[in-house]
Amino acid sequence: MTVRIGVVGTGAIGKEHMNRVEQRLSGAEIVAVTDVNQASADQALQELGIQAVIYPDDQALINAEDVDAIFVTSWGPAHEATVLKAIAAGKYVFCEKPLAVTAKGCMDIVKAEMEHGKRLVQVGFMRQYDSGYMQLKHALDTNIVGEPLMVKCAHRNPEVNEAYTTDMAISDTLIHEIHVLHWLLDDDYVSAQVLFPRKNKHALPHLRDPQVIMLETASGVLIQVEVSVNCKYGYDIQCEVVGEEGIVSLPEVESISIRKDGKLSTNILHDWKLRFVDAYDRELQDFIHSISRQGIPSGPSAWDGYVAAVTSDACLKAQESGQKEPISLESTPDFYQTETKAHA
Ligand code: NAI
Ligand code: ISE
Repeated sequence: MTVRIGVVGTGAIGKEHMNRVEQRLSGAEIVAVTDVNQASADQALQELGIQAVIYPDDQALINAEDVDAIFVTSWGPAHEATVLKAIAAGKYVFCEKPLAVTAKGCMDIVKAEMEHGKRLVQVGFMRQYDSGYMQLKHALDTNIVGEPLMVKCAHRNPEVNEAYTTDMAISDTLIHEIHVLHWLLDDDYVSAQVLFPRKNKHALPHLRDPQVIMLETASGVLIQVEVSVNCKYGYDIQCEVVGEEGIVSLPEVESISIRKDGKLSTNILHDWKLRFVDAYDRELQDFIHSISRQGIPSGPSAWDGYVAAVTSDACLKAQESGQKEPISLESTPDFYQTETKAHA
């Protein structure tokens, strides 16, 4: 069966995902698109050479009989409404992060999906499909360095535009670490604190950058994540887990080494699109195959989206208060008990 996909939001990642479905993945085709900015939809189809129907809005696209699954790649605050409409129509949804911008919004989606009675939603937390993170997961699951004690991460972007705000460092950027570390450690968060070091001179006046986020888990693992969005030198994702008997780290992105002018150097990527290209391919291929072969998506669930949002809300509160803020999560409903895949 070919899964017929409708895309809501034809901006940067919408176009990336449309292109990978048409050029690299199997089992699906793009048949419909919509964007609040109709010119963006026109341009995306033209640029990518795709023939699809342009609908006036998400509801019309969801209602289309020849659309089996929806990609939600609009702005974060618009996700919740579209996902709820798709669930009401009983259609599968791949929703980019964040699932919704508040924990309440995510919970409303969880409830709607549970009432529908079958999993329909997969959230775009692609890092668990990245080969480096998959190797880390395997190392931790097989206890190679003993029990984890501490985790140190960095999430660095070379620059951001003026629309990027201090809270987005949490809800848009840190949210990837929130999800992937929860998956890696299989341990719930219990508290969050945010510290602001000296401000980077490259940060715009309204933006507090960098930020250091401390998370603590139920078993006592202490996590430190640096989020820097004006680091200038490249797009750099680091993760190191200190265990009782050793340390495991995320591998560096493969790059040739250059010996020249008395220097030995390697390249650092500049863009998230390239850093996670394989992970995006795998997450969408998994979505397409799992809905067409098993009838439910097997990747990160709406519950994972909710867990990330609860944690993100606590970090946002901690940004304001400067204090350690508690995080309390209900236990996972039976409906979501099947563990999301570690894609070996
Ligand atoms: P963008 O601004 O390039 O594109 C968003 C598009 O959605 C725009 O064309 C806009 O007109 C359209 N749009 C907004 N509201 C809409 C609505 N209600 N209905 C239809 N269209 C609507 O943004 P970008 O970078 O593509 O990000 C989109 C989403 O993807 C965000 O939630 C972002 O956090 C996420 N994202 C995820 C990444 C990842 O690594 N997983 C990487 C980049 C973005
Ligand atoms: C962007 O929206 C993403 O999701 C990227 O993966 C992340 O690294 C970046 O910081 C976000 O703004």
